Amino acid sequence: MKPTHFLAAATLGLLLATPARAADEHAAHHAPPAATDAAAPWTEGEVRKIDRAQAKLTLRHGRIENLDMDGMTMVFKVADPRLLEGLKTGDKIRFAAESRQGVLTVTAVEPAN
Ligand SMILES: [Cu+2]
Repeated sequence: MKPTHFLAAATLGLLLATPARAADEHAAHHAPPAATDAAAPWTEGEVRKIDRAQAKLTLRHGRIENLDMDGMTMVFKVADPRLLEGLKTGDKIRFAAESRQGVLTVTAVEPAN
């Protein structure tokens, strides 16, 4: 095999390997759930109800671009009960949410200023 052919084969192998490795890194990034997730866009919200036992959060939220959802009041699962620490009903927040196995899940919360 000529050196140029070897290089091409090595490059192709690298390209084919990349998607699987990226998926692994993504899984690692989400386990355990982080307090913040820089990849998810922020959405404005207001805390309407907190269910710490069920790790659920009722929010009145603005439009969620990544979920293609207009503003409403609804219940979310939270990725980690620690996200509920310090929250109380009526708090204005910014949050990130995504669909995990079809369950709309809050992955990050921070106070809105
Ligand atoms: Cu909604």
